Amino acid sequence: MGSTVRTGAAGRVAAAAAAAALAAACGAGGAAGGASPRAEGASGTAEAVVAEPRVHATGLEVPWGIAVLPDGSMLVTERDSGEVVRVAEDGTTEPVGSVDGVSPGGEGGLLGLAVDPAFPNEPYVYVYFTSASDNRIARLEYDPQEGLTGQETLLDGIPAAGNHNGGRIAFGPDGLLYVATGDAGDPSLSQDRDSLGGKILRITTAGEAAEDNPFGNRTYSYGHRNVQGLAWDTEGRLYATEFGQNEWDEVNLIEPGGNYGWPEVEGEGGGGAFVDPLVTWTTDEASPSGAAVADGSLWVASLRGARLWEVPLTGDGGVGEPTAHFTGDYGRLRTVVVTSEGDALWLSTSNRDGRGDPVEEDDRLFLVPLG
Ligand SMILES: [Ca+2]
Repeated sequence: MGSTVRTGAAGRVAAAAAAAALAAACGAGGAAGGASPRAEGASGTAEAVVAEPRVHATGLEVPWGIAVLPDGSMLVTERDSGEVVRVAEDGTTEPVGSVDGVSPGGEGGLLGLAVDPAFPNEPYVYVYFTSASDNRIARLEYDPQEGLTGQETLLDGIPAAGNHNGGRIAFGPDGLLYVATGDAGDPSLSQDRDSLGGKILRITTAGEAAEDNPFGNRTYSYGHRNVQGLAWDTEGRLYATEFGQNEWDEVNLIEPGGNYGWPEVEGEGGGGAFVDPLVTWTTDEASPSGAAVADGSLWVASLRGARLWEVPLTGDGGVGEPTAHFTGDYGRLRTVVVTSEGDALWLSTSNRDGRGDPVEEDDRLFLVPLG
């Protein structure tokens, strides 16, 4: 499996010693602008330099899916209002349309959003939302002047419930749409490869199963409890974040056809039949939602943990020791995406989702400059 955080205490001690030595060498304040000092991880990977987040947009209501358009503006879904908001490059916001049929409640509502990789030649955005009966994926046409029009359902029948709706959608490097779903409170769905619940799905832009999927249906990987983060590294490896029940949240390296264990195992301990996670956290230090890869690390926005986790990638599918940033500073963090320039992150709060403690400006969208 290569180096993972499961290398144990020796690796952690080494990492801490290296970090301390570097911090001492850098002196107080280290890098400019209040940035974290660069430290050497357990496996020789370097943590990125992370500057303090800058507020970019305010007054959003439970922002969930975020996608960057080619012009640098963003489209953001609001979970409970069912609206899609455009955030301009200067941080101003305007609604561009509503998604029909959104039935918010609990963790459900208007969730993930992805922009067609060929946009604007293919002028489409894709959304994942909870309806009155299920979770579904729809396609809409987006024009900056006309807003959103022509909603068309691509896939329905994804199990829905108050909790565990999954909801992230993202285009992979293969141009296919990956869909993170949840078990909708029925763990038996996760091991049923014919159910759309508790899966990572891989579908075409018509909503059909990708031709070379491992089981001849839409399932790409299974045995998941509630996946809300999908991100690929520069080599095309897919990482997914997953909420644990009471003990262990997970980051998994996703292989086609892989069984990630739920509900037989939570966290590690799968052995032969199940793929073990790359990283585990207790649910109070993570509850990981969105994920993004930038500057050699996987970044994970954490809700209950109220922090941005940085997981250094070793380049061979392994990981170094994770580092927590901004713990408790901004409240619940839902989504993280890479900017179009690739040298910074967009990071959103989720303090108005019923479980947070919002400040007046919430929910906020931050720019987080890297290295
Ligand atoms: Ca698992």
